[in-house]
Amino acid sequence: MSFSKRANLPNTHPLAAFLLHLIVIKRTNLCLSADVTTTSALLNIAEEVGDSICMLKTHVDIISDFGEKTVRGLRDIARRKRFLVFEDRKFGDIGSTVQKQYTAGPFSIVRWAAITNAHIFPGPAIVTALKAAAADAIAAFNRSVETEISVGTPRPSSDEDDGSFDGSSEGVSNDGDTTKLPLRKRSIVAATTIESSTESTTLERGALDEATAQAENDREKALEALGSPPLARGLLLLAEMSSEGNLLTGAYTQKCIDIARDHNDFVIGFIAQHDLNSKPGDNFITCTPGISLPPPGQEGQKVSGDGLGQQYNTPHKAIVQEGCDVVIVGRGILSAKDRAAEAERYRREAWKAYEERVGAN
Ligand code: UP6
Repeated sequence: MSFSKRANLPNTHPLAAFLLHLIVIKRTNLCLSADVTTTSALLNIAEEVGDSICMLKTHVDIISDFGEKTVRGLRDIARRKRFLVFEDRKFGDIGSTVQKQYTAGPFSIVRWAAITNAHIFPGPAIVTALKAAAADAIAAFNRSVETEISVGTPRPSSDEDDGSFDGSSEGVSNDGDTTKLPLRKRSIVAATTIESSTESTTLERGALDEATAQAENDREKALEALGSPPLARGLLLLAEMSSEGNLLTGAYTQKCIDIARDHNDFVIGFIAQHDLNSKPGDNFITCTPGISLPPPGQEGQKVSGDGLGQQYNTPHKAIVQEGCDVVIVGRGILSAKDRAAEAERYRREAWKAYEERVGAN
């Protein structure tokens, strides 16, 4: 099924619908894995390849000078270049701990990352705990907006609607008190439940369909019609890994699918090596790391690994043969001389593979 059709299925999570529309309009199912260690390196790469990607994946705990400059900078580039930010946190602890890791500490991930991910080895409570933390954070934020509106001091509209709460230092406090979220006016499309967002997304969908249909002729107009990301948070579950000898197989992977189905108001997809949608109603987005292309001019050459357990496939294999949706590429792009050109090469390859899969010409 095409990304557009999947975006419009009735139960599609608002953030997933946004991402799928964005993918269609920008013609990119490429996610950059920005595995760099300083804020300036992160912002530079985001600026360089932002036009070619639908998502930028971070590992904030490797950024030596992570802080407000990082959050604000990334937010501004994401808003301008139109991509979602995905923090590859790989949560894996008891519910109470992951809630704090998600909302507090130096990173306050829930504030600025629309998407994050989790392992399910601690059991399903990891998902319910993260979902509750996201809902609380959004509700606290909405309450603060209502207060602000009722006292009549909305902030300027230029700061609205980018799907992050704020880039200021007033974010979720270190003690995890989400009521201290900053005041900022924005349109509230959705919390983390599909029900609460049905009305607003239905209203927008007619216009969105038209916009995506005309994206070929007028991308800018289509992006304008798409608007800002919803104020929602989504989770990817690690159902399979790319590394050699990993244990995420068989019954474990199946359990992951079961948990995702139980929480499809928060779980928008999987980190996996192949499509795991198998039942009617499944509409999870498969995001696939371990992707590499042979260097330009050596197209026939095999891509293998990195000597540290990573195993690579080509975008074509992942998307056409394995049914994956979004390919995640790190060093393949980061180590290129011309990173913008290399990101474009990956984008073209991944998009061509998607078109081959859905039968477009
Ligand atoms: N990643 C994998 N495999 C997984 C899950 N996550 O490689 O199964 C992440 C890594 C890294 C990126 O943590 O950030 O995807 C892959 O980077 P690479 O393209 O440079 O190998």
